[in-house]
Amino acid sequence: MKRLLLTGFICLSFLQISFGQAYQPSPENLAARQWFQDARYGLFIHWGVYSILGDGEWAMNIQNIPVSAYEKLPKFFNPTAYDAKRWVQIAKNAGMKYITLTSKHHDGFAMWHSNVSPYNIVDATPYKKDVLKQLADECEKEGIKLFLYHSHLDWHHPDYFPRGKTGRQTGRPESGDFEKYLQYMDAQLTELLSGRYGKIAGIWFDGWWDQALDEHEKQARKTHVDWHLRRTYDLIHRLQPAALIGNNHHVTPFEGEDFQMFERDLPGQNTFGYNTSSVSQLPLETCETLNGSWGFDLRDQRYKSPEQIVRYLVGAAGRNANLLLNVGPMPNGEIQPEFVERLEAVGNWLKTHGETIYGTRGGIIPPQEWGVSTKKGDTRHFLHVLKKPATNVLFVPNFMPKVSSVTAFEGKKPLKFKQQSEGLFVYLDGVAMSDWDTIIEVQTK
Ligand code: H79
Repeated sequence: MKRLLLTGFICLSFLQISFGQAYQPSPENLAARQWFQDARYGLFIHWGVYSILGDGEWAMNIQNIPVSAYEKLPKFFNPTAYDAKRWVQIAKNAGMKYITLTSKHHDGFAMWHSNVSPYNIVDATPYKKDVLKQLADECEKEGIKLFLYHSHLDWHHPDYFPRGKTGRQTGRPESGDFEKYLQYMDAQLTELLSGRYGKIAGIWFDGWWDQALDEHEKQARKTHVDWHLRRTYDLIHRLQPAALIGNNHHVTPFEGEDFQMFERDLPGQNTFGYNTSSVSQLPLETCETLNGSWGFDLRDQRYKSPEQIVRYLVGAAGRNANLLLNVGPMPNGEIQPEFVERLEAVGNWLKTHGETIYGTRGGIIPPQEWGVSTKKGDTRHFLHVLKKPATNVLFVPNFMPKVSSVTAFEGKKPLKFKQQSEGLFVYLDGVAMSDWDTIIEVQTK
């Protein structure tokens, strides 16, 4: 009997270890999720020693640069034009509510003053100043929240072993202790979250997929190493309970995560093949770049127009998601003027139309051929018409709550409507249609 009990106990403990305990987000964390969803628009910043090469943040891997050569880069990193105040102003003028900065990308270089490794912005560059600290202080002053992008994957650390799919040509010895690497990663996260940088709104992980060697494994959410995700997540939540954890693993969220992200796709879309996971109940965020690159790329001229960005932001809001829009500042620390102009133009649009985006949730009807909808509370609905319907009648299928009025958002002109069992018909006569987004406000009882 005793033996049976003991076996039962061992089995139960095993089950608990293998499936993990249910994660209970703290009240601060739940409040932060509401704030995050209300915010809707943030600035993603990819900046690191790779910026010097003007060839994106994957240069080390794509150009097969060995660690010993790549380690020369920090010696050239002297961003004399870096001005945290200016960055935060750019984000604010753009109508953004938060910034997500790369604390460490796949190249392993720390953009803050780390005590765990000298491979960091203060100890390894002629600049010698903590760029993260400057940004954190400025964000705090200006009421902009700060998230950190942190790479699981590391092309520099010797103990990132076994190697995954990438970073195999960086000349590291074919040995290493993965647990030691994880301890290092957790120690660096502890530095970032222990108060020196104030409140960190969240950690944005990337690189988990490096250890899922094929698509089949990825879909099964299997990797060749144990990332001990839950251990790291619990550490983060212990240090800062409100910090929101997201992980760009492109699979269904794991226990302990607070939001779900989509890379270069709106939730439910899968343009590049990364976004095969289903859309969860967690707060959602989609990230895109202003041109075609994340880190600074000298040749990249594929700038998106303000109109494209507005339509993407609206598309995200209509799918209940935030947009995290990326810029890759230049190695001197400046955000290039082509980005600043476009961000400002979107910011101007938001000054007059932001009411239909900020503080909203995805509307009560799914995306339509003509566009999407958002809602504020239970009685204000915004129809965002992104494609002019063929006739002057806009059909909103299955729109059930009783409508009391319909108006054109711009000019506040009352519009004729008809509500039937199959949905709502709005007559667009006299509405000035915009190529960006024509907004119709529907008030319900
Ligand atoms: O941080 C950004 C990317 O570096 C990272 N996630 C975003 C937020 C990312 N990791 N992997 N991917 C994106 C997808 C991989 C794309 C690749 Fe390529 C295609 C890697 C090599 C070829 C794009 C083109 C990136 C480098 C060259």
